Amino acid sequence: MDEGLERTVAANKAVIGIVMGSASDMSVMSKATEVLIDLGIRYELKVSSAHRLPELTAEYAKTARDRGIEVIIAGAGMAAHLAGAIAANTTLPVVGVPIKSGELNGIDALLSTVQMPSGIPVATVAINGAANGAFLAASILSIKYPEIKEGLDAYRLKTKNILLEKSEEMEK
Ligand code: RP5
Repeated sequence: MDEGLERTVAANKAVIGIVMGSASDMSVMSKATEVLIDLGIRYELKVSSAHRLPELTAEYAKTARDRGIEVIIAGAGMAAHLAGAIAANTTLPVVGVPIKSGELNGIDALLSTVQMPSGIPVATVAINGAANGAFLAASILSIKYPEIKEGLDAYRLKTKNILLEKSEEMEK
């Protein structure tokens, strides 16, 4: 993915919304932004909390589609209701990233995010799996944008070749 932003999708328009429950989540969620930058996909960033800013969170979700957002990635820790609260207020696909924080090291966030009642899904990735959250969002968008499919294919080819090279080196 060396071309990076040269392959920008839908220029000047954010198609992915990244939301996190606290500014302290950015150290994890930046892994998602790195992937999206590499794939040339524009995103918007928001800090909002299902608990501390419930009205703002609902408003963000309700207006996302009209802003041109097509997938939302939501990361939160502890009793992590952010992704579910967003999914409750939009029918856009929502990818949840449980964040490791607090006494339970992310297990609390994983269960809070993944165990959504039927009809309001959150596609949940691993604890601190923000990079995979971005890859999953990109996969969803690749149905519509051929350039995103190309970027994902290029990424997989690159990682495959790196592994093959390492394997060959070790066999020498
Ligand atoms: C969650 O509580 C946030 O998503 C964060 O992971 C955790 C701690 O938040 P702060 O106390 O740092 O704001 O709501």
